[in-house]
Amino acid sequence: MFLWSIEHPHYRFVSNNFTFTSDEIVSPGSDVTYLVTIDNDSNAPVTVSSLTDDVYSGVVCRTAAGANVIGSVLAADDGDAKLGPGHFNGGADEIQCEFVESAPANHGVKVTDTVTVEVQDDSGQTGTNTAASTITTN
Ligand SMILES: [Ca+2]
Ligand SMILES: [Ca+2]
Repeated sequence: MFLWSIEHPHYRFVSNNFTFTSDEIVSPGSDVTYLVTIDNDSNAPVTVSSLTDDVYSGVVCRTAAGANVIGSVLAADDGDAKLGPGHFNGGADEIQCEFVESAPANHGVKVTDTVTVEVQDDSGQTGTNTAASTITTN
């Protein structure tokens, strides 16, 4: 599910390199990787100012270089905004980060995880966006 607007980034989650488009079945207690893609669709650079998770408090989402994504600067949109939500083409307007959490230890447990990201532009204006994904233990 995507919620976005022209002012805001949008996100997607994948686990094991598969896009979270519907419930994913995982083994109890297994590690689940949440990959967050933040794409700036505005016409100004923005800085990632916060990332919060409603299930796992204190999540640190790290880029491929191992840095906390907070403070990362995304360039102005490079033209993918017109492709619509869910379309990512890389570039300096996009960044990915990931974190790993354990699936519930019991069978048949459903967890819906929602991440909220806030970005801020040079004038201090902020925008937030939220995306959710669900896992169910088998
Ligand atoms: Ca973009
Ligand atoms: Ca792009």
